[in-house]
Amino acid sequence: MADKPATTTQTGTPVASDAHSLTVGADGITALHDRYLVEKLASFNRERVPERNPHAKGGGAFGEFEVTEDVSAYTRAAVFQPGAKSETLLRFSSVAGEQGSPDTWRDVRGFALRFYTTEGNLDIVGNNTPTFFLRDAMKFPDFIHSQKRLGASGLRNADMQWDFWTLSPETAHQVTYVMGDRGLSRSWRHLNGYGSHTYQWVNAAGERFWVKYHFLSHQGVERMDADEAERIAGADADYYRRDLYEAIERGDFPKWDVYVQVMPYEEAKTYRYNPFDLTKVWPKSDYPRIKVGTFTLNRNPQNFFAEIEQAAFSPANQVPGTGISPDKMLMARVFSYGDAQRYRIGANYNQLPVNQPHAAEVRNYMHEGQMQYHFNPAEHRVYTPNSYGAAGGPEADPLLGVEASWESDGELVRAAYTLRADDSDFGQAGILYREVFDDEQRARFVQTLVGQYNALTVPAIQERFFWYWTQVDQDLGAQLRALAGAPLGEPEPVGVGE
Ligand code: HDE
Repeated sequence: MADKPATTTQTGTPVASDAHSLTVGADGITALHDRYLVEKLASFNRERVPERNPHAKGGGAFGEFEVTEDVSAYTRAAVFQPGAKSETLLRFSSVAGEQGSPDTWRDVRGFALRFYTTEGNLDIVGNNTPTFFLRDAMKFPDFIHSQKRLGASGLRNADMQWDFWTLSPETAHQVTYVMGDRGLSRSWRHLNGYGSHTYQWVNAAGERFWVKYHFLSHQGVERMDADEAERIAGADADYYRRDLYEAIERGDFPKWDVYVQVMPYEEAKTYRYNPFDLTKVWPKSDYPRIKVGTFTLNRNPQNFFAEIEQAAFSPANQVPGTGISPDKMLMARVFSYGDAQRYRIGANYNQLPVNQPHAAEVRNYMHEGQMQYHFNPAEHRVYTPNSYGAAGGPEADPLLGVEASWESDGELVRAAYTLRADDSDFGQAGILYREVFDDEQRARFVQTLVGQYNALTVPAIQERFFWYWTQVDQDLGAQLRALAGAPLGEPEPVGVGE
């Protein structure tokens, strides 16, 4: 006992026992005024915060980013200047599974990257796919509902998943990714990350560029066989989380190279694809990737709950020289992430150490609220403008102006994006299947889809499944129908589309 520090209450008072409640005699009633018993049980009852919905299951680590090239022609952001170094945090995740779900269920993987820059935190919250299922946030809650659990039984359901996907043809590109090798990665270390959306960069001269972020794994991109993934799901639900943690513990630090595709501002107005449509990529032949630097994950969290469960990423976290774009999904995410985090971890979630800027100061007049931890000096006023000079508090800098911006006009409407010359829901999915997948990847992809089809029970959804894949590629549709032993199909199902 002598060599151990004394256990205390949450207010620092030494306690007599972590094994015995306070009772009347050894065998008598428990005293309600046993504050340590009450405090310990109350703390236990409040250990869980609402899990992320989606992206509940994940893991992550800290690291360092270094700029190795010169991209200052495109951005003035301090974090991207030649030679700049910044601390980073990367959280990987799966989308549909709850916190206890197996890492190796087929799914998109979240790739939430934070740069703790000298100008505030920059968060690029993406996935291991360069696209997403949808292009309008209004459908996002419905999409996530369809991937999770039925209302009555609380069970996951293939008919529900494919009913939504086949009635939302804009999902075809991303579903092709998910049903391909990227849906089952060897580990979190063996996948690429993407910002997915189009963002904006602004250089020192105020010139604007559209960019897409790519994070390319130094470990390579490796798949996991479906049978192995299913076996591991039963044997070790935390397989990916364990792999990352143990790799960093043994000094095997994973790295990713940071690239951007850059589109001159004006070209967005005439590009053959809608450059802000999140279901589309910009072919690298149109806009090649330009290297920026490399980040390395080299430090595990000291406490998983405090630093990973409570990490609050948001696409709203941009810095001078970067910004968002008129991508309907991205604009909605700017609101939603802070809203989700105020609900999950409270009004002052950005005061938690993992969410504070680590290389910049916070100076403003926001204060109070649940769990306020930081507060301003006494002479700091609680309002602006004020007549107390520097001691009275900070002042906004009008010279910053509105950096990341774009022209926008027209009546308020609720409508799909205006179509561009090469825009279609299935075009890039067909290119991915025919030109990017190799023969082996195509064969595995077809096998996966047959497995998905075999889980369907509703005839209309089964038929629409064939229609959906036939739009992606005629031969694929015919091959699936033959392998499933299904009769020739009906014309396009009614009610499909946005
Ligand atoms: Fe998310 N998303 N999302 N999402 N998302 C969340 O944030 C949301 C979308 C992504 O490791 C939530 O704190 C909306 C696209 C990742 O902490 C929530 C829309 C992409 C993570 C949320 C989208 C993502 C999240 C859940 C439609 C890739 C995990 C709780 C506009 C480009 C981040 C939370 C982490 C987490 C909302 C669409 C990726 C609910 C409304 C597109 C990697 O706020």
